[in-house]
Amino acid sequence: MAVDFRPLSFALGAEVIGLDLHSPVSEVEWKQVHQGFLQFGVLLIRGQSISREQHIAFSRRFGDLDEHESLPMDRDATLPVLLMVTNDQKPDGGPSNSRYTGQMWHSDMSFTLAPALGSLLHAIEVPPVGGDTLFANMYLAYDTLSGRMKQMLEGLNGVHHSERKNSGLSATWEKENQRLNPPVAQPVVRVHPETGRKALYIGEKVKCFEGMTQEESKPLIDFLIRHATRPHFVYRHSWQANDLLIWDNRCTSHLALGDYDPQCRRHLERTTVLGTPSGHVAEMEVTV
Ligand SMILES: O=C(O)CCC(=O)C(=O)O
Repeated sequence: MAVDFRPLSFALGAEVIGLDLHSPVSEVEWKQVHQGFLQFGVLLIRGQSISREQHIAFSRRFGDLDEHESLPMDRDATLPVLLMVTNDQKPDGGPSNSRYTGQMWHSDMSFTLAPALGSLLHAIEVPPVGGDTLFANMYLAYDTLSGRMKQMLEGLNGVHHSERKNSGLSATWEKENQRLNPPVAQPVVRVHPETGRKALYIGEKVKCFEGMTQEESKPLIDFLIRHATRPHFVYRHSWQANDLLIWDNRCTSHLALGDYDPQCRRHLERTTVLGTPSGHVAEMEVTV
C-alpha cells in the first residue's frame, strides 16, 4: 500500500498515513518515508503499539543508533539504545532523572561530537492534557535572515553546553554529566548532508560564540532563538499514546513544554540515530 503524508502545520511536520510498524517495512515504503522525513522534518505515525524491539528495528532503517554513552543516567540498563523520557520514579523511590528532559530549545546531542541525525520518540503513556512538544523549522529560520546577518554567521561557532534547565539530576549525576560532556563548538550554520540546504544550528544549549565572551554573545543568541521559534515557524505536537514521532535534528529544533500535571504519568522512549561527526571541544570556560 502506498504511504501518504498529511501536513501538520505550515512550517513543518506531516502525519504518515498507511504505514504500520507491526510488520516489516518494505523497500518501497521505506523510500517514501525517507523522502517524507527529508521534506517535512518531523513525521508522525499514530497508533503504533509496537514493542521496543520493533521500535529499535525501524529506527535502524535511518542509520546506526547512539548507545547514549553521553547520557548514561537516562538510558535503559539492558537496551542502551533506548533513552527514557519519563517521570516514573526510580526503583529507590527517587525522582526520575529525565522528568524535565528537553525543556529548552535544542537539537539532540548538539553538545557532543556526534550530534544526532534523527530521533524517534515513542509515546507509551501520556497525560490526558498537555505535555506537548514544539518543533521549529531551522531551514526557515536561516532562509528568513537578512543577507548581512547570514554573512556574519558564516564561520561562527556556537559553544554548546550539556547543562539542562531544571536539571532534575542529583549533584553527583550533574557532575558526571559535565565530566562526560565538555562544551563543544559547532557551526551556527550547518549544511544538511542530504538536502544540501543551510539550517540555523542554535538553541538554548549555546552559551556563547567561540572567541567571544558570553556577555558579547548573549544578545545575538537570544535574537536567533527568538527568530527561529516564531509561532509561524513552529509545529506544536499534542501527544497520544502509541504515537511515534520522528524528527530530523539537522534542520529542526524542539522544546518539551512541561505543561502538564506532574501527578500524571508521562513515559516516552527514544532512539537516537547517529549523525555525521561535527564540531570540536571548545577551549574556553563557560559558566551556566
Ligand atoms: O519529552 C518531550 O516531549 C521531548 C523530549 C526531548 O526533548 C528529547 O527527547 O530530546
